Amino acid sequence: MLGPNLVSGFSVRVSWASGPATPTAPQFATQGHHIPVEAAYAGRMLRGTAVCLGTPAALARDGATHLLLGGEIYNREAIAGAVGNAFLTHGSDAELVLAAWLHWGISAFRILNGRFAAVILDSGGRIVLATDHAGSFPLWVRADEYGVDVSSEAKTLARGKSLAVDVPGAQLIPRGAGVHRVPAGTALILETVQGEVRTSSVVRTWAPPLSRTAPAPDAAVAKVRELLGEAVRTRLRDESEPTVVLSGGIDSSGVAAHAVAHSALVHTVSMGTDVSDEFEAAAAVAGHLGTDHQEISVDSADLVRELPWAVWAAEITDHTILEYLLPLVALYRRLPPGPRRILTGYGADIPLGGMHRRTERLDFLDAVIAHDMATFDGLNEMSPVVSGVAGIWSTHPYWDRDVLDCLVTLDAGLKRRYGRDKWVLRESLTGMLPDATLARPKLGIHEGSGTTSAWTAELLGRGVPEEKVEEAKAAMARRMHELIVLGGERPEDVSFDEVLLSTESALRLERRTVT
Ligand code: IOT
Ligand code: MG
Repeated sequence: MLGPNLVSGFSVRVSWASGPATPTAPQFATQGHHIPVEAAYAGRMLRGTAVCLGTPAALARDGATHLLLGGEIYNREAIAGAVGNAFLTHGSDAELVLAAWLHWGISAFRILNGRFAAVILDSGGRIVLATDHAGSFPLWVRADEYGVDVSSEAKTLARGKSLAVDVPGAQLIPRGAGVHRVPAGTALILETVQGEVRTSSVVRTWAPPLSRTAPAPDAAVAKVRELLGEAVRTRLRDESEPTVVLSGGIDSSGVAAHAVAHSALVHTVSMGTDVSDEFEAAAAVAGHLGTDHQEISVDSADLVRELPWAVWAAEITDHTILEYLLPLVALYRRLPPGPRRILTGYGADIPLGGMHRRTERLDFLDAVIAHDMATFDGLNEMSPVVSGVAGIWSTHPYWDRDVLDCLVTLDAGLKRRYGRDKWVLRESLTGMLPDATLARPKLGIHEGSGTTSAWTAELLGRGVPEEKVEEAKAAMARRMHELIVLGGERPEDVSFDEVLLSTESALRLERRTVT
């Protein structure tokens, strides 16, 4: 296995005056080897750490312009072609993005299709911070009067002691000591005016489309097949042995089927617990596709106790999303160590309305899709840190920009058709998967792994009344976020049971006060 060759995380400070000394080495959740990054131009310093898988070129430079790239780009050939330099396809992604920047300026970020975050120190002394369309490589920023700290993980910035200033165009995180999040599909241009940092422009580089198209069903099916195939192909990079996390549902089976079409050897892995698993469905797909398949069983009591790791990775407080991510975190942590590139089926349900599989009216279905597309940003569910905690790179073909644009805009009548959910996707995989897989109803990962029910059982077992379960989960998630992300505690030092006990007693106290 060759493994990925990229920057999977970073934390850097761009400074223009000698301020307080940079604090101690950042504590990343992302595992990889650390390399120092450093650049200087016209009184500006960029200095920090990149977390690497392989031996990537983290920084690219052209004259006075320096660029730091985390993640990777998927439309490399198109960029190299448009820029008129075929050699770029042989170079690093950082060089490719720099060439795009020099060619198009800020609108380069409207053309690049990738899973990335970039920091540019340009020849005019400006600092550019850019995310991909989906914000799938998180970018956090904290500014003070001497400089700007930029990181792929909020926890590395959240205990900054200097006096933080506002960063217009980025979202301040509550109680985060001045840490802001750069929104999805956004490039911020920061300048210093008389020593003070200002956002000089906020450029939106992508927004979820609101319009819909009504192509002939056959044409839509062919388009989905082609685009998904291309998204999988470009995500394989040079990996000879990719891994697909496989539930046996249509989304991940589709990714596995396309991966098999492009690689000699595909590994698939499926996880389950004592409460529930989807092993049979996944094994059927693996058998059909001839993948090297593995099943991993986790005890559900252990699984819920890994919630602190999910919070450490995703840096969110949303307990529903944490229920989706926890089984994946637990799975990634149990894979044999070593370089690994994982493709997932994550995210397919958002543009296709898979989570709303019982919604029949097309206007309702389209409304929930529009709502989900308008509210994904900040949930961080696609963050590479989810697998980065195990030193693994993961990528999500359904949230490839071209696939996503296509799926979102399709007429809801192609998503729900003949009483079947995600019809267009299922149809596009005809001939590539067993019929039973094509027809298999959706089961969410939180259901298939028993995560939701196992967490609920822990709460009920401690006397939390049923109607308070959601509230208690939300309170537990907030508390863990406070300890781990804002407070800098290590996940192994935060006990699920202690957080559960304190949440339960707070709820009980609240009930007594009310009654
Ligand atoms: P689900 O679609 O079940 O799972 C997401 C991916 O995780 C799958 O495609 C597969 O690659 C992997 N996976 C799931 N279960 C297993 C398993 N047992 N073993 C190995 N791999 C597995 C939630 C959900 O239902 O996940 N995710 C939704 C969207 C969430 C809603 N978010 C939002 N509205 N912003 C999704 O679209 O994936
Ligand atoms: Mg799915």
